[in-house]
This record gives sequence, structure tokens and C-alpha cells, in this order.
Amino acid sequence: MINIKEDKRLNTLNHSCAHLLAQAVKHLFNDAKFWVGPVTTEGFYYDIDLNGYTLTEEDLEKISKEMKKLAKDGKRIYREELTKKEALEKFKDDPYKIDIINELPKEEVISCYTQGDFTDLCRGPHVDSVKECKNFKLLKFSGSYYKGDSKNKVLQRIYGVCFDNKEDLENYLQELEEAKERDHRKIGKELEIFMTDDLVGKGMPLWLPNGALIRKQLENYIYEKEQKLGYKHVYTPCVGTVDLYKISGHWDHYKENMFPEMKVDDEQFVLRPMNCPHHMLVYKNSLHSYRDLPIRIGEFATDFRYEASGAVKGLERVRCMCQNDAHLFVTPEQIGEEFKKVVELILEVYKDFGIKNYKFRLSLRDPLDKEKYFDDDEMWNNAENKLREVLNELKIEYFEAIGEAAFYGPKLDVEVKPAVGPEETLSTCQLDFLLPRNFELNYIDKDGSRQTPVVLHRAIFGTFDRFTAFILEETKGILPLWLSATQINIIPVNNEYHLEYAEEVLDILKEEGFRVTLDSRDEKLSYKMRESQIKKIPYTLILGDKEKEEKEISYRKYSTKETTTLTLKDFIKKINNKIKNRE
Ligand code: TSB
Ligand code: ZN
Repeated sequence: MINIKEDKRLNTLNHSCAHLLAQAVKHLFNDAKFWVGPVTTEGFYYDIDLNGYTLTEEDLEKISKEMKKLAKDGKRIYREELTKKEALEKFKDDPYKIDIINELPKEEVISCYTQGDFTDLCRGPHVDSVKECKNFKLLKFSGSYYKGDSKNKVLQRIYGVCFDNKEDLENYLQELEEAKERDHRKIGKELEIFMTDDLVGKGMPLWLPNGALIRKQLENYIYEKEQKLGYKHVYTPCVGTVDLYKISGHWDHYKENMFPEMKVDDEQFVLRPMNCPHHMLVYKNSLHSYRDLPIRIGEFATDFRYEASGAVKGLERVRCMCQNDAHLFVTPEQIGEEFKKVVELILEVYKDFGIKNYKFRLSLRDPLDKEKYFDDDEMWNNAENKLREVLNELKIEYFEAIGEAAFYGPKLDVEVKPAVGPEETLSTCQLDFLLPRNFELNYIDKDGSRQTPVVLHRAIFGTFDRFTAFILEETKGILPLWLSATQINIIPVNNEYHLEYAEEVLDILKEEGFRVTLDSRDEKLSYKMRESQIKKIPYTLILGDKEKEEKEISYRKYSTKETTTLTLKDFIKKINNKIKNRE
């Protein structure tokens, strides 16, 4: 799906359309005041203060009509540049714009754009005439807090999108519809994978039995791989003391992403946002020689992060997550080799899951951001160059992103596009010279001297949460056999005659270790078959007279119409093979 924000022409057009929207709203709601109207990856929105009024679908239609009228009228759009004084005077009755003007950097040229009877403060650029905005669609509206802060007033946010022609708009709307169908929040609900409840809290999903089964398979899958690669897995608590995070540097550089501290007796705790400090202590628990390195400490570890309430999203962006985490302790000479192994593992996993659309991003620090990043130019340059070197050696295509590094070092992130919303990071591999130093870690080198190891932080799935969200969207919920919560559903043709045989088959298949259900409800066969499809179960067994007599089974694979008959023994063999190979 096209990224509107990144397409120069569509960015401008959508921005102008946001102004057209504001103009129409102003015509219909005289006392409307406007906060911001940015372009997003999916179109544009405008946050509007309607004096406590909550919009309705009917309003949206009226606004849309008014926009059409204005677009047809086709007023030209003029730019005007102002001094700060002039701008403050011009928008003196508009507290939101005054706020924006006062927050603009000193050196920024202040400009406003006018079309007919409507003027808005804006950096621009814009299209020449509102006529160009005629192929738009208002998509939805919602409440949104002023400046995203729940303590503030609720504004009305209207979303829309605009294209140069009708055809592009229609194609896009269709894609949007399809994306909605693929949205893991919808699939997650339909397939009973996870739920949320405000009583537990925002961004705190509950994994239902089906979701838990899927997650367990993911855990087994990656655990096996990591064991083969020499990882040692640990369990550590999901809290730590404030002192621990002061030593690691999280307290200084990551505090705004953390839950607030809590006091228990005379200890100050925080819910951990990352597991690195715990793993540093695990490393420090014993003496190490250069011969022991690399040491790879892995954990499926629960973390808590403060994510803005507007940013939390299903399983994709949560406040309580489980990382498929590991910290690799290496000598400086081993960095390249170990980093390479991680990249290879990422590629292998993506191949297994059929993930094809992703981009490697080399995330670098912003040298001007002294608050987020520890200040040591040499260390940063060294680390960043090291990663570039390996990537070039591996001939991996990547793009660089300034200001996306972790506070402790640069990283290689894998970016994927969810069905709805902007790109997200899935896998990550991060180079770190800082934390081992902060924790005074060492190993005895060849010459008997004490040296500080380098750490690679890596998460192949990222978190089980985000990975599951992504896989649900990639597969539209049609998971491969090995990953499906229910693998086989048995339907007796007629309960009266075939239920007993169906129960027999159920027991045998369960004994074999398959995840099987038996639908013994007194419903029509066709109804039960349809339901098996809706639940996206890979194999549906239909057992009638013939099957009962011959000790056979007949099955239908998901989304196919043909029925295949096999002996139960052959069926088991077939399924076992598929699962073993994670087909
Ligand atoms: C890899 N210390 C490292 C670790 O050793 C770390 O925490 N890195 S991270 O901050 O990048 O997080 C690891 C992964 O968690 C990310 O790549 C991303 O896939 C996933 N993730 C981050 N935030 C969230 C969130 N709010 N919800 C779901 N997954 C998340
Ligand atoms: Zn880490």
C-alpha cells in the first residue's frame, strides 16, 4: 500500500486536503478551532476543537459535501510570510495557533495559507488550487486528547485521504478495506487469540488458549534453534531495583519509556523495560576466560514499557511484552562473526515463515541528542563503522536512520509493514560497548590481562507479541499446520451412527499429540463444515459409514473442496511429517 507521507506529491495534496476539511468545518461550525492537521502514512487528519461537541456520521457527510462544493468552486491557495508579531496578531483569537507560533523555532519562517475565506497557519507547501483536492474521502472520526495527553481536553479528529484521480482513490479505498480484513486485531478476535480489558489495563493483552498455543509453538521453534546455536537460556525476574537501572544507564536515558518506581520495604523497584541488566549480572556471576566466549544468554523475558495510550495497538505495540531476547558476550575480534550469525538466523527464520517484505535499517545515533545518547564519539563511530563493515561484507542491502539507535549503541533493525499503520521493527541486533563497561564485566585474555567484553543484544522475533501480530496479518490468520491452535477438527456425519467412531479417532489423534477438536453438536453437517472453515482449521475430518466400516478417515484441507480418504495410520504419518518439517 502506498505510503502517502513519503510520496511527495500525495503528501502535499493530502496536506492541502486537510486545509479544505478545516475550511468546510469552519463553515458548518462557526466556533471551531483548529489544532494540527498532519499528513500520515495513510492520509491526513485534523484535530479540531468543537467546543465539547461530538461529531456524528451525519456531520461527516455534511462536511464532505461542503468540501466537494468548495473544491468545485476551486479557489486558489496563496502563501503569505509573516513576522512572529504579525502572526500573533493575525491569530490572536485562536489559542491553539498562538501556542504553535510560540513553540516554533526562532529561525523558522512563519507562513500562512489562504483559500477564499479561510486562512491557516502552515509551513506548506500546498497545491495551487483547492480544485486539485476534489478526489478525497473522509474515512472516520474519533476523539483525541489535545497534545495526546489524557489530562487535556478531548478534540475531534477527522481522518481522510486524497488522490489526484478517482481511480487511484478507489483502488486505495479497496486496499484499505482489505487491510482492515487482515488487521490482526480483527483476526485475533475472530479466532479467539487474545483479548483486552480495561480492568487489566491499556496495552496489556490477555492471551487466550488459542493464542497461548500459537505462542508456545513459536517458543519451541526458536528455543530449538537457539539451543543448537549454543545459547544458554535463563529465567530472571521482571522487576529490578532502581539502582540496577541507574548502573545500566536506563534510568538516565530510558526513563520516559519506563513505568514509575514502586517501593517495597526499603527497596525501590521498577518493572523492567529490558533484560540486559539482568543478563549482565548473570554473566558477572562467574569468571570467564577468552576461551569461553562467545557466551550467549537467552530468555523469553517479560518487559513493561510505557507506550503512549494512543500508540498501543493490539499485540503489535503493547505495554507488557515478552521478548525473544538474548545477550551475546564476545571479544572485540568476535563481533563480526557473531553479528553475522545473528543476521543469518534472522534470514533463516524469515525464510521458514515465508516473510518476504522487509527492510534492513541501520539505526544510528543522533550526535546532537545528548540526552538520549551517552557522549563518547569514538565509541559510537567505532560501533557504527563495525556494523557497516559487516553489512557490506554480507552484501546486505540496508538504509541508514539517524536518531533510531538504542541509547547504548547502534543497531540493525528489520522493518516490516503491518496491515494498518506505519512500519514497525521486528527483529533487532544491537552493538553495545557501554553496558559491559557500566557493569564492570570482564574476561581473562590470552595474556592474562582483564578485558571488557562487547555485547550484542538481539531479538529475532522481537517480541512474541509483535511477531504473532505480524504473522496473523501475513497469513490472514491461515496459519500453517504446525502453528495452528487447532490442527484437526472432526465432524461425524451423523451423531447417532458415527459419534462413537469419531470419539475413537479423537482419542487416537490426541494420543499422537495433535491438537484436535470434535464437533459433536446437533447441527447440520454443512453448518459444522462452514464453521471449521471460519475457524481456519487446517484439516477437517468427515466421518461417516464408509470411514467407520473401513477404519478410514476422509479429510478436507482448509479452503479446498475436494475430499481425500486415507487409512487413519497413513493420515497420522502424513500429518506427523508435515508438522515435523514445519511445512
Ligand atoms: C534486544 N535490549 C534489547 C534486547 O536485548 C531491546 O530491548 N531492544 S528493543 O528495545 O529494540 O526491543 C526489542 C524488540 O521488542 C523490538 O525489536 C521490537 O520488535 C519489540 N518491541 C519493542 N517495543 C514493543 C512494544 N511496545 N510492543 C511489542 N513489541 C515491542
Ligand atoms: Zn538488551
